[in-house]
Amino acid sequence: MKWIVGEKNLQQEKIVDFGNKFLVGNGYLGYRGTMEEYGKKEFTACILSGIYDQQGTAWREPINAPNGMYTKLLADGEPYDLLSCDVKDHNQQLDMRFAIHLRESVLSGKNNEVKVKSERFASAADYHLLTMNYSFSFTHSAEVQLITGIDGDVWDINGPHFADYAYHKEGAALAVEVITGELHHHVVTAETAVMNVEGRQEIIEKDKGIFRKISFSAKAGKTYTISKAVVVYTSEDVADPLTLALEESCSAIERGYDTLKKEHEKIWADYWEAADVIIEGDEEAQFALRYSIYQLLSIAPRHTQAASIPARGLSGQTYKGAVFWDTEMFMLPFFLYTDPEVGKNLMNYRIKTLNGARKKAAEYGFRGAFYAWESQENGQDACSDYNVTDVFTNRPMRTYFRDKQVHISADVAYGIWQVYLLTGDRSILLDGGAEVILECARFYCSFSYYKEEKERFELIDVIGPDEYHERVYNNAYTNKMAVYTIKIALETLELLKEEPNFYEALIDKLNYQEDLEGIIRLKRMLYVPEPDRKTGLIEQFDGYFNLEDTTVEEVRSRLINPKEYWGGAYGVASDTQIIKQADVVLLLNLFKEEYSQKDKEANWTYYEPRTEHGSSLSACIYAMQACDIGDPEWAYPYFMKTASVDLTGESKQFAGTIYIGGTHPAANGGAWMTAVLGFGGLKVNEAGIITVDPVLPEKWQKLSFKIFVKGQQYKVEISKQGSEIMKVVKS
Ligand code: IFM
Repeated sequence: MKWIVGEKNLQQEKIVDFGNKFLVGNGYLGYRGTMEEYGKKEFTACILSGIYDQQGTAWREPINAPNGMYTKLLADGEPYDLLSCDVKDHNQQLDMRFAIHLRESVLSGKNNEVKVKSERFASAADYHLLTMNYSFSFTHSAEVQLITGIDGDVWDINGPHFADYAYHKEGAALAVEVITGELHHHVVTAETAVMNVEGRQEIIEKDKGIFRKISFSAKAGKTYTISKAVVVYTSEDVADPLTLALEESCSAIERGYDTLKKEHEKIWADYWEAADVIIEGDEEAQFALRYSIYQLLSIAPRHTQAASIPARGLSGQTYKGAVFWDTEMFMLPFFLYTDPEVGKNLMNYRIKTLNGARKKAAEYGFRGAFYAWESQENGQDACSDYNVTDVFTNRPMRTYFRDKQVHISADVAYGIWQVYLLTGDRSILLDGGAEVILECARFYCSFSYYKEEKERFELIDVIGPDEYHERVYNNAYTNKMAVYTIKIALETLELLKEEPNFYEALIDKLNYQEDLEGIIRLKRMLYVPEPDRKTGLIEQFDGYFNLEDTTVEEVRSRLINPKEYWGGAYGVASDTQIIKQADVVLLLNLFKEEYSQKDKEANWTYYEPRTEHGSSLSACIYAMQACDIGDPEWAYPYFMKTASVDLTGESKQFAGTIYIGGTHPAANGGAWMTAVLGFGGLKVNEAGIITVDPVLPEKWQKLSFKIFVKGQQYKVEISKQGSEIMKVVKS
């Protein structure tokens, strides 16, 4: 089975893409797949999870730590690196099995040739540690200088974020300590290095960095190796990040690269043991799915109890490093089934940020919790009212994602309830989850509008998952999810009654008694668009069917500029039935038991040709729904598109003038969901009963995976001959 992702030759035009594709990470940090000699121009970055900064009025974004892996070679005064030499050979690889980045280059200069080999990983055993082995050999003897250290001149989209720099040398370790401009966070990168040759060492402070220049006479053909231990801490982690970073980089280097690597590999073997999905009969699908899982495992927050995953993972500052509904609706299932603790962690983040959601609701004049569309560390909404820039005028365009995409609160409530259902553990509810669900339900009570002549409540002036149609009335997905939120709020209350003291205290604290009646009424009277009796179609929102009915190709042909935004006031799709991403089809997939096969098929067939898939969240939903309809061959191309999005780099790179590239963890989660819940047809009912109703693609001989349900791990094996669900007994 293939575990290596590889690219041969230097492909400078793909430098951004490969930075994403070859990312190594451990949830605390993500280190882009760039070369050791690269700097900010080549988009090198060590992205930190959950710590943000704002420069002036620019968008707040996550912080990139000073780059402790920086390493550059000179021989007889001449630089030997990818940017200056004739590149004879270059090979970049990622070993997904152990999350190790590998590089081999042969670089030719005026008088010499060098072979460089490196490997690096973001330790799974110690989340603050990045480590590397870098070796080289010259064809001719030369006076070599190896410059290695910490480059503090980092790449930022909306920076610079460091208002202050300090450089430290303590024993064998170097450190760059920076202070961020907005919240004065201290971020420290410390580095210690050890080499297999005694050289003259000089410490240089320059260009916002601190480096060691190691000079020695290199013998022709001899291999020299330097090992580096880089440790990152911030003042959000500990009171004194400097001391700890310095100490830990020294102790890591003392323990030795091989020991650190063994510990790291052991943990990755355990990750795969729980998370791998095996597809027999389709190498390409297997590889793409594994890669998707690799991406998810690399960014899973395990370093804290309450953290989430941004829409572009830890691959950069795109989308402001913010957390979207992507986490709950697209990534959470993977984690809940394969590593429930991470799943809980993701939802603890929403519990932690409840006050941010309350504030946002109040800002718009509502009660309850209205979660941020683009959530940062305290639940504040990073989404601006002008979130897209017009390509023609270069002016910010008024968009309504922040104020109208109200389904976000239902998505959050849904996620918390999923944790409860799949783990069977009430603690998520008792530890704040119940409060979130109740506050989200309260939000919909406060938001809904009573339509007198129809004697029903409606949700008006919203945006559904399809963002090309703004400010619509009664988006089917939103209304259905709001009703579901109310349903689970009532179920939560019933459950809590079994803990009377807790129940009373919570009702009192939230002053919820007065809302109960309203909630019960809303459950009964909130309008949810239903399938039309004749056609089976659900109208995406009021009036959708009256919009121009055309094709994606026709709408695309109306673009004047390829980067033009399709939605908003003047978007080419806005007045048509062309939608950005799965909307009604998503609703049908989530509530599959409630709709007939005939209606599901009618809607898939109607909406599929009208979907542009302008979001990477779309393809997996069409794939899963095709499986549910019983057509794996319809599903397959969508599955492959989802599973390979970060391998091919084929995704939208711009929304208006704004760069939106990076990795796509929602699509990665969607790939897993399609394999397991779609092709595998896995279902778990509220009582925890597991069933499979598989629809394997033609060439898949066998599909097997493991899942956790209510604390017990199971192995599921599905083949054309039959299926088996077995308890995993740990010896
Ligand atoms: O959350 C998504 C949204 O649904 C479509 N635009 C991109 C966002 C981040 O992935």
